[in-house]
Amino acid sequence: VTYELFYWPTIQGRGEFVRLALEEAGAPYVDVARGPGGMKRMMAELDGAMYAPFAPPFLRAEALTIGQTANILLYLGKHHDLAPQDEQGGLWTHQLQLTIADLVAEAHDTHHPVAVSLHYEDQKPEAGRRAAEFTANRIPKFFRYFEHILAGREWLVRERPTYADLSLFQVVEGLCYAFPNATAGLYGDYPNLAALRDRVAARPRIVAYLASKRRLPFNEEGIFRHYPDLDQD
Ligand SMILES: N[C@@H](CCC(=O)N[C@@H](CS)C(=O)NCC(=O)O)C(=O)O
Repeated sequence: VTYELFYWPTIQGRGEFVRLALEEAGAPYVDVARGPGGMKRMMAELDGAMYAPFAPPFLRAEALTIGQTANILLYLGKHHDLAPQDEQGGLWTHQLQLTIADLVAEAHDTHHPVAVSLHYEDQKPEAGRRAAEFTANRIPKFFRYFEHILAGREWLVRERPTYADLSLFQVVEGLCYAFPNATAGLYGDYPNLAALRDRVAARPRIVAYLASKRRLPFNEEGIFRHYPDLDQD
């Protein structure tokens, strides 16, 4: 199977959680919207009648169309040994992914606290308040949670990585990019989480992916944006 991934072509965004899973699995895929005519195809799919997703990312796997990041990963986890096959293990991995999705949504809302349809520049005072709360309380609360889950373990779920580990790597990378001040204590304050980040970054296929052109750089159009005003000391 050559998968078709549909996602916005210029940002890592939520598509990156899917890309990391496909890369770690060594699964062939096409990043459709980054190719010729791809955006047009993606927009047509979003307007489709059957199984139309609300928003990218979505994945075409032969006859299947799958939307929602955590749902796509549930599928890939099952078919590429990126999650346990037993019910408890599969649900636990999915649960961790949904918790990561909550953190991602909160990170997004720091620069868009009022409306997705408005520019950041049109909601700066609200963004400042939201980001202050996020960096002071929410990042530490989520990081403490994952630090606790990782106590005495190399990986979140089992003796080898799952898609949840890849996603946790990505969210830590994103938060370190967006909020270098707020995350400066990562290695000292959350050693298990920092070690997991390093372990994922050292996976051979992930190393190759991160060095490739397929990995887009972080930028100020994605979810994790570096606005110094939102990352106070
Ligand atoms: N819960 C969905 C959220 C999808 C989502 O918000 N996608 C963004 C890009 S990362 C988008 O294109 N949103 C358009 C919109 O909400 O109108 C997921 O995890 O996949």
